[in-house]
Amino acid sequence: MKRFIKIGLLCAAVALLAGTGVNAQEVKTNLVEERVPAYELPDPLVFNNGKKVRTRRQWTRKRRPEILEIFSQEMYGHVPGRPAGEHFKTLREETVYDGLGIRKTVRIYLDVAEQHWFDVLVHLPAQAKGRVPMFAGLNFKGNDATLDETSSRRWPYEQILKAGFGVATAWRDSVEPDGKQFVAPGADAAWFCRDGGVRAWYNPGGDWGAISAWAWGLSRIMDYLETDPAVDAKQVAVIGHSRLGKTSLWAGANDPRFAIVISNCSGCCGAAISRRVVCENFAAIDKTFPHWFTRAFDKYRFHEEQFPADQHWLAALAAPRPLYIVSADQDGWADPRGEWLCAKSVEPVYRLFREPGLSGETMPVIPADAEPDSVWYDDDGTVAYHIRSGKHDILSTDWARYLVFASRHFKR
Ligand code: GTR
Repeated sequence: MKRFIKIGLLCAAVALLAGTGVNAQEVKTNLVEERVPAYELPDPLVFNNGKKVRTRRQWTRKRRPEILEIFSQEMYGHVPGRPAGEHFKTLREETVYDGLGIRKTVRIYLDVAEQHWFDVLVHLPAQAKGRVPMFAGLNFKGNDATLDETSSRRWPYEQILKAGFGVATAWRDSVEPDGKQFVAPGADAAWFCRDGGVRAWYNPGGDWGAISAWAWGLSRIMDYLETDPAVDAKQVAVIGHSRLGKTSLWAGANDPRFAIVISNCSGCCGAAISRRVVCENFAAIDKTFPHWFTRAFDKYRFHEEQFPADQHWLAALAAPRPLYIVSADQDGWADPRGEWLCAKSVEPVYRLFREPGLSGETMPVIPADAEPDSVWYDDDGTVAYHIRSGKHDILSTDWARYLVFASRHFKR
């Protein structure tokens, strides 16, 4: 018996010693505004060598690539380019919503041999005169599932089509499974993905996390949209909610073909300022979703202040293109104030391009007697922000503002 106790104690000691790394540290989250630590936001307009960025050219040629490299190296991992042999086939096409729209499924083959692919569900306004502007974004549950989510939330296709826009979506997991377990090349580990995802197929030794893989998928959708004669490929807004909102910011940063960047309730490692360390923080997100990130990110658990950037630098990579950041007031976990601050803090970069940022100096406030799902916005500028009453979601009231914003910027 004694021996067992000794062995037990020994095991506990070994576990304790082995667990002195970040994994063993207890992840605590601050849920209170009053306990946000004092912090200073790093200036996006200072080069890595400490010199000031003064011109657009300096930003575009040198500073922007520096920031892109910081996020590639330290947070999401590097995003590879277009795969050789990529090509497209339309599998199905039909008229829907009493003639309002055309729905088609397009298969994006990622190699000549057609071993790897994912499918995109495309809706286009049927009565359009000329090429149409588009939204492109990934979905959480599968392309067919978006057809059940079309009325008041997520994918209100009729509302989008009526406004004269098309929309293209693909299932996140058909590009890269959203699971902690990295799926090795050739492995048949996941029911939803024949042999892993794109991280296994391309660049398996690469440092990219799932967010980079999803952003890569969005660029492949863009590759397709450039070939569709019904689409105005110069007017494609990239959009995403939550983890896919982090992804849309990252896709917009990597791929300048996206003409508007929209992040809906993207929170930590999306639009929320990390140095506030409020609600979801680096330790919490990297513990629960390590597969979203490159492993270099692990060292910043509990050390947001040491990250060489903050999320307004990421958002500023959209400049000078229109940028729209959105929160929901009951989505505390995503830190609405941090998201608004991010939208506010990209202004110096937009100013370089003489593009207006937010007009308000303070965050829009939802009055106590506001209707459910109502939206309070500051969206006259090239940078826009709104907060919606209600939960962590993307609703048709959010889409209504996106449609107004995109119509104005695309001059539709
Ligand atoms: C949460 C996660 C968030 C957000 C969200 C989502 O669990 O903590 O960062 O991305 O998931 O994607 O729904």
